[in-house]
Amino acid sequence: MYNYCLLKFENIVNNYGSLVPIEQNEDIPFNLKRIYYIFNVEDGITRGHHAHRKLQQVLICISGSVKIRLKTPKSEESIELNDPSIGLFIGTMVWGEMYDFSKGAVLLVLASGEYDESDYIRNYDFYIEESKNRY
Ligand code: T46
Repeated sequence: MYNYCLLKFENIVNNYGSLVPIEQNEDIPFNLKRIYYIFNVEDGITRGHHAHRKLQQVLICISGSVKIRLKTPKSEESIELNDPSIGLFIGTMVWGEMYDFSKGAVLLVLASGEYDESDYIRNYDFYIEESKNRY
């Protein structure tokens, strides 16, 4: 079913600063296949506008802040990410949009699979239709 939630990672703080370790299957609920990061996003830009059929991801704003709008056929919610020790897990068939990137924001994404364009649903009407057929 539709699934997303916040994950709190251990933040190891000492006199030299902070360090957040993340291990697959320990701190995130899948085998890690890919990472990518998004930065240099200008004011007023919204990214995303899609859902994934199979891919699971964890989004971590490692610098600055960004808002994530999460939609399912039954709900809509916005979550601000502004803490490098918090991850947003997004499971399959959740519509996501990223917006309000602060200056210097860096959004790190941990993904369960390789890049595959056929895994994306980029049209909202198709997303609603495919969700109905799936659930
Ligand atoms: C997602 C959100 C959070 C690649 O060639 N390889 C990759 O691994 C990725 C992620 C993208 N691309 C290409 C595909 C497009 O030509 O990079 C271009 C920009 O991708 P897109 O418009 O999909 O970017 P976002 O920010 O809308 O979405 C991305 C991820 O694609 C998506 O899976 O969940 O970040």
